[in-house]
Amino acid sequence: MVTEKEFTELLGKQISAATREELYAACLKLVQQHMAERPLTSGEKKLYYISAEFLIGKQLGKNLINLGLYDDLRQILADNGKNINDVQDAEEEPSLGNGGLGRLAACFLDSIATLGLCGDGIGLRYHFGLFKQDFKDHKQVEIPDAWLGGPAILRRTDTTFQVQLAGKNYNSVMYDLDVAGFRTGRNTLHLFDLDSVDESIVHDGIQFDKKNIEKNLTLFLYPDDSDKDGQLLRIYQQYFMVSNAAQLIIKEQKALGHDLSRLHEYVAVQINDTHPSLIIPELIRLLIQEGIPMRHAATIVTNTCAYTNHTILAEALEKWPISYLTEVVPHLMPIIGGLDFGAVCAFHDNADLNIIDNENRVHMAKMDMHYSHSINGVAALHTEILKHQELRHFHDVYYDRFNNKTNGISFRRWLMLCNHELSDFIDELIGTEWHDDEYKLENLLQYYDNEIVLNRLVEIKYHNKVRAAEFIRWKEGIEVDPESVFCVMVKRLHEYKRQQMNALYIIYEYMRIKRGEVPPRPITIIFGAKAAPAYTMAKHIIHLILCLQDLIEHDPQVKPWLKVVFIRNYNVAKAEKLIPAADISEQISLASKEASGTGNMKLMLNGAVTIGTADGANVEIRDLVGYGNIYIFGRTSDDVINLYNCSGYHAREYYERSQSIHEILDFITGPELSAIGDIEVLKALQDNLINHDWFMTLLDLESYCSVKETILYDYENRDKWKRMMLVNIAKAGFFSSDRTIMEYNRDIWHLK
Ligand code: 26V
Repeated sequence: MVTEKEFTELLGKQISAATREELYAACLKLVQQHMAERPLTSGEKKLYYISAEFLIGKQLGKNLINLGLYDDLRQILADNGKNINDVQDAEEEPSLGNGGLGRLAACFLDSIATLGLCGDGIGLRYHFGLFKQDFKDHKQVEIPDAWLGGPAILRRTDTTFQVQLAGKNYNSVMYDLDVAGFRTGRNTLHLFDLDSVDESIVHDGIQFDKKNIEKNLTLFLYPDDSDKDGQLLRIYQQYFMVSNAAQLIIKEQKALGHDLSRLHEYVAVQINDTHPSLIIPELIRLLIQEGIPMRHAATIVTNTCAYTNHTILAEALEKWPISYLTEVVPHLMPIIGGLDFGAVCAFHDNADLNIIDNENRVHMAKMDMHYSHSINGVAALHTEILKHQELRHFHDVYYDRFNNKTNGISFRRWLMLCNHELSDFIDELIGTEWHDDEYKLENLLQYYDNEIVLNRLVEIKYHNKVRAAEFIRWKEGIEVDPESVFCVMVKRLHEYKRQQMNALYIIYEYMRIKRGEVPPRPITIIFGAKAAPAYTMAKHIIHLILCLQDLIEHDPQVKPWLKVVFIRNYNVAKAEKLIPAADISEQISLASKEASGTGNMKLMLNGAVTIGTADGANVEIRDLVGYGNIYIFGRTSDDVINLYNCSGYHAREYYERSQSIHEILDFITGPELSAIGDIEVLKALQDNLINHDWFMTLLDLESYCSVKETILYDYENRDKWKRMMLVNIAKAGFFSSDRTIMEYNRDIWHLK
């Protein structure tokens, strides 16, 4: 609760006369005051969620909602001619993540606090985060994202630890961010840094001296690791993160007087992908220092740690050469060697289980699986693939450790905050019980045949499209028509996610329009994606899409029917604007490759209908909404796995056999696009699609184009479409991260 009088006092002037920045500063103070009144969550056992990424998004709106101040403040500002959205825009978005894994960690922190569970996050304070994306000559350019420049949302603490890197000691600094739960609780995200890090060493975009650890350690998330120095830097970062984590855990537990030989009774550690895996040997090392023998320490740590796998892509399962680890963390090597020896002795007949392979590389995921009591995947299909394909050797011996925890999203951010109009309307229809129990959204189904309700859903979607169109005009200088159908594909750029398939569809549609075959109504295809700086093919795909955007924009015959918009620097704030405006949710990954996806859940919750493959959590969406409310196409994960196993996919055959595919691929290097783009890049992309196509774009292209035609046709059947919207919203309750966290706690953490 906040009154106009209180807020004006904090502001120190008339609300109507204040600037956006002054209002933001006053809101920040208000949040800090209310946050301080919230007691820190406590409990008999504490969770430490360790993650290289926390893609937390702007904090103000979420904090106001969770502290119960949002509605009052929105009204107070509106009464004085101010819009709360403008005030939120004044905040710099923390650039602490890359994609799904980092955003998941952020939703989890929100749910852990909301459920009153005692659990903190631990990560790094990257000065420039991932990078800021710009486009020049239809290509991605990377620049530092100087997000720390705005008013400070992180609190510098007095906590410092000594961390040994390559035999030299460094003193860390811990920064804290408050995490308020919805209505209850307050937890903390701890982010570690070094004072000596020097932002001025960055030049020419995001280049810097990779060897100068003292100055570069926390400059960027995922610094380029295409060379040895880059890989060493990643190890430095990872060890710095977990050494601080381990020291914090031991310090807090000692302060509570807990017996470290029973650490697992007081502490749960969740290892988010393999980036924090060195926590295992580091914790063991510290327990040995406390006088606990190695074997006993390894058992304690196994009972404390749990590992989450987020991908089956081999290149993302980290393997570090022993020589690199020996350079950075020589003091951990005897322990890692001992852990490998333990695994080898236990399973001497199966070399797949060795932590250290015969090329002297340490497999981080394998260390995690031997020395954690829980191994989980992030969607039902993904966990099955882990159990029976990718990690089957581990499943054979540790079957009771494997479990599934289907991902979830925070409905506070992804509905209440980003889509007030829909959220308020749902409150009017079914009350506010769904704020605490998201399954209650199913009560919306009683309106399945209520024309007034259904029409209002369509009207709200239209308003969101108008707002998104204004945003796109402002940010990108591009006009989009809210009457057109919005197809939204927002996610990291990766070949397995197949943005390139969408690009090929655009060519297909372009050629049809040129032939006079126009779609039922204009189509707007919206992309948002960053490509890793060293990922050449991903950058080529961005180039193709930007060239197509340009081509269509300047073609008077096609422009009225088709529009392509690639949103620059896609981030959480932009997601909050685009997702409520989506009609169609594009989830077209190669079946078996997308572990879960979480954008699919956000789009569904906001009333978009999915076109997708039977991959990741799409499968669970399909099971919830039924085949009549989703458009599934393409080969199944079993088909794809078989094709990989028998090397049975040859893209060239598709190119040669199908006239339509042939024409589409030829267009990439044809006169229209070569007049706009870099022909060498376009050729390389085309060559890759015809001769390699590792992620089988051509396999599903025709089926995608044909199902896309169906979905666009069905969009015109407004009676059918608005019911599909309703069902998607009503069935989204399962995807609340509160549900996911309850399951983690019930099966893995056991916090009370
Ligand atoms: C990160 C990077 C960073 C840049 C260099 C290339 C690269 C490759 C892999 C990764 C790790 C990405 C892990 C990740 O974000 N996985 C996603 O996790 C989500 C949450 O569980 C899940 O929904 C997505 O399906 C999965 O791709």
